Amino acid sequence: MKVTDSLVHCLENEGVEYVFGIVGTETLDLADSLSKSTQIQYVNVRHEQGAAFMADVYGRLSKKVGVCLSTLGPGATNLLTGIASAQLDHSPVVALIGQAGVERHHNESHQYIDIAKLFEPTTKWSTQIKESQTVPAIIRKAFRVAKMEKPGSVAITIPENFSAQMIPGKPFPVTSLPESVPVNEALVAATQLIKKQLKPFIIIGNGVIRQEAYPELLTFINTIQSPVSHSFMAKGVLPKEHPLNFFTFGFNENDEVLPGMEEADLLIVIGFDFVEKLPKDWNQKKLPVLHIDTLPAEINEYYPIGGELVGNIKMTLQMLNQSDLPTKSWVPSGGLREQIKTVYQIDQGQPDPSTLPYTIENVLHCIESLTSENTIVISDVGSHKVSIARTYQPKIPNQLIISNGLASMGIAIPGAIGAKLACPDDDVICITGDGGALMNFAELETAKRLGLSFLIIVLNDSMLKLEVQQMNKMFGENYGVTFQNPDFVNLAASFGIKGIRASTLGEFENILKEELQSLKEIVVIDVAMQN
Ligand SMILES: Cc1ncc(C[n+]2csc(CCOP(=O)(O)OP(=O)(O)O)c2C)c(N)n1
Ligand SMILES: [Mg+2]
Repeated sequence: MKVTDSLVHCLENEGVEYVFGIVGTETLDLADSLSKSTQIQYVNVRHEQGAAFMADVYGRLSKKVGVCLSTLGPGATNLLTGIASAQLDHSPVVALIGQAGVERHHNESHQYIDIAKLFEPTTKWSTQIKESQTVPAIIRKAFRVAKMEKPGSVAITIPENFSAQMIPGKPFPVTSLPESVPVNEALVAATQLIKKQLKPFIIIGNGVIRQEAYPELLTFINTIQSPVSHSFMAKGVLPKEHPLNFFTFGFNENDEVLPGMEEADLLIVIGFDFVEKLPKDWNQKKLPVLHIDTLPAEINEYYPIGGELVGNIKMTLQMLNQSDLPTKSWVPSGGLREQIKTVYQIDQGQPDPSTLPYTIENVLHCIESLTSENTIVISDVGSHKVSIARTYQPKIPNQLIISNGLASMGIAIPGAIGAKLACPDDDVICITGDGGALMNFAELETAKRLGLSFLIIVLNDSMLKLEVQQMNKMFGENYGVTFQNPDFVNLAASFGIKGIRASTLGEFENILKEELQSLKEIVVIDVAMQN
């Protein structure tokens, strides 16, 4: 069997549904092999970065591995940002990348750069095929490595000379990943530690979402009765009404919740990735940490390990819940929860939108009140991401996608495509700044061609607002951070897509209400914000 036919069989064997990419001469054999697959839909995108972001968000939501494809040189370098994003957000992604034939690797050579080397720092594993017979083993290993805790990206570079060689090509059987749990001694020690301390504070990260450990987490919290704060990527782990929910942390070293954390004498940190915020910014007092995660704790001055429970988070919490857990009921002083709710503008009641200012927070209140548990919101990166992380409260976990590892602008529009393909029955709303929107707006052609339906909210402020805010704070003025926008309504129309301008909050609410009644197409809402 031809190498690329075997490779596609191996992808089918892994349950792949979509491959996002752009081909080049070096990947034409692979494209030809993909064309024969009845299981895999090849999605021809408009920029390789979009392909990688689609695979990233598809991987985060589908519980499968997202797959993307590019050609050598410029195709690969375009793919790199999205691959790095998947790696830092711990999303399982496999990239298939074309390469020049090995017979010309020793010379300066057209479009040739060492791709396997280029992708090394942005992946869990970056490899180049050196022997055609190894393709089935490499594909199996790639999917296994991508999914294994902590998940991330894998790059496979395929030199052109191998593509048409003949190999036996039988896929390796897919076996489930083994799970491990902490030994009994560690559980006893952890329970003793919690018993000994008076005021634990619970910190939740993305690992709890990834491992779907929220029912067990809720039981744990309700037993211990200690306050909880969560990272950007763990939003939704607790209902917003839960009295122990102290909402999101990780903005800066002066987060509203920090005085509450500093009243504690133990931090119970569950499934938290340092990539979201280094402990220096939230554990200045160097409080002891009970580390609960799939991997052992990192070594850091501000993360003193008081105990460690390493293994599957869901199973670990189940075991903890069955042990003799004490109740450590306390709340931070000074009405901190209410204070955070006010500062973050959470739960502002339901006043008439026509009387309210047209701010991102009020836009988010409209979205929150008009959407259900079956709505996935995807945030791009900018000042709006900060507002979303503070104000917007998803109804259940994993329904708000925030990229907080690489935090790359431009993820939201391609991300919405990945989300809609992963969860076709959910409504998808993408919220993006005007800076990030134009980075990957071209993918709306891809979405339209695929017949997808979702909402894109473009926050039209003619600036890189986050940078404007930061420069104004640092220098009292800003430079190089404003621009002029195209007419987003006409731009959408040029793609054959419905575009609507919402000039006031009342208009925005009416449009949202109407469009959400039955979302059967892509709709771009141009939100002309007040700054
Ligand atoms: C690819 C990329 N380039 C630059 C940055 C740095 N950066 C972070 S937020 C931001 C501004 C985003 O502007 P916009 O998309 O308009 O959103 P706004 O802040 O206006 O809400 C910039 C430049 C980044 N995170 N990613
Ligand atoms: Mg902007």
